[in-house]
Amino acid sequence: MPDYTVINPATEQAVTTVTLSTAAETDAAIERAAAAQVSWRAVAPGDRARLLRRFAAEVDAHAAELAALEVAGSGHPVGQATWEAEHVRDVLEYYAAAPERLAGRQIPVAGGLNVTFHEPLGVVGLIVPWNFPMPIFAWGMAPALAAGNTVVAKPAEVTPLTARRIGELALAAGLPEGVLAVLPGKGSVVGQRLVDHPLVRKIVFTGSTEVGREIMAGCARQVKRVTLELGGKSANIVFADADLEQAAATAPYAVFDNAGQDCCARSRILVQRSVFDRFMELLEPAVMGLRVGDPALPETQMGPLISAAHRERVASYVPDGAPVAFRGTAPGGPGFWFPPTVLAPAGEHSPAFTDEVFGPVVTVTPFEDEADAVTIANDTPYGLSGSIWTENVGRAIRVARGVETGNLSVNSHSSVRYWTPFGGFKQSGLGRELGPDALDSFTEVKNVFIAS
Ligand code: TAP
Repeated sequence: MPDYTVINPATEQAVTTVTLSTAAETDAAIERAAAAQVSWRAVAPGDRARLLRRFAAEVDAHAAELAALEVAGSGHPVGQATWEAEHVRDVLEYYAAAPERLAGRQIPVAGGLNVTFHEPLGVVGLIVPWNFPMPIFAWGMAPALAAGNTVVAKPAEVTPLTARRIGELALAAGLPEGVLAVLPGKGSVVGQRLVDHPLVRKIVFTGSTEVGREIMAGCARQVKRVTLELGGKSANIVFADADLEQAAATAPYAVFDNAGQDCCARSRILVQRSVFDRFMELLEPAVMGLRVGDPALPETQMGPLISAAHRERVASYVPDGAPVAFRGTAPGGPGFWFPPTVLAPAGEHSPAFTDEVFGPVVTVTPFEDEADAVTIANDTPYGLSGSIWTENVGRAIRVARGVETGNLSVNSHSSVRYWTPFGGFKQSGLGRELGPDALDSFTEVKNVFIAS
């Protein structure tokens, strides 16, 4: 069995070695999950809810340990990593309320009645990317389990540590064996088996649009259910009437959080031309003040990139001669560091403006009026996230309706709330996660007529 050495992105030192699962082991885990699902779906709703709450409590009790694993294995700043572990707890608690509310309907018909049931799908395969190993794992896993499915999850090859530990915590909380399996391994091996194995009834995939297309094609062969959460190239639109101080102060967090390795990163800042220079004056100190460094320190706001290869890819978007307006700081020495970088004016055909960089690089572009802002914001195959800054409520609503994207915030840089729906338009994905309706995509509606 092959091993993978997890590298600390801040030090380039080995953290630990993880054994990668083979295709045969994946098949065995899927078969165990299918067997376990028969009894898991029969667990009384209240008991399933209680087990999920116990699972949440285990995660809560180990939040500091999970955060430390994410600091070492992914380079996330410890404050962020702690939030991520606590977010797993919160998502589990939220969906622990679902089993007891999974009610069908009773529909009057001639000669009897129809009743509907929300039946679990069976085994759900979860394929998770490396950028947010804990939250994205939880978003698929918690509602899938709540609905009575069992889950086989594949963390990204480079960031398996927290998911593996959360899998152990599930067992410690009393979830039966086979209900949640975490299989570190390669996408081309474990991920592919999850897509191909007929006992897996749904794939929840989060990752690049490129791989998402392959997953969708693979699922199509078996008409397998699929949710896709893919890439983004979101706009942060700042109108002249906005609170410019607030918009500029928060813009770095909207794009440089997690070192820009964020599907929701607002990596295109669009600023109304009449306030462009003023906005840039305000943005510069906000970017320069970003604390980039040792992720283990509580005051750190931005850590390193995930790997040397990824840093090289990000650096290719800032070639010699790129229009760098200003750059924040980053440590020298070991570690995959890259300073927060602001490009302005960026050509609208330049790769930094059109591609998902997935690193701390942002372009700032002027626009003329409302229609122009919406046109530029929509000029991308993606549609995941975005922000609108204006004091005019009518404009906020018009622009929010006009921008083709799944998740928007007005006068805020926030992205995700687990109790509201999340997902993309266009090539940013298919389906919605989170929110009160998430169980709809982890169940099938069964319709039964009862003659009377
Ligand atoms: P990908 O390279 O697409 O990998 C995502 C996951 O898919 C990994 O676990 C990967 O395994 C696996 N995989 C790769 N090839 C596969 C295959 N042929 N069959 C099955 N599984 C396969 O993405 P990434 O680089 O990890 O993540 C960055 C991307 O994810 C960005 O585009 C980002 O926007 C997107 N993302 C989207 C969201 C949402 S919510 N929309 C959230 C976070 C990230 P390996 O690790 O072994 O390659």
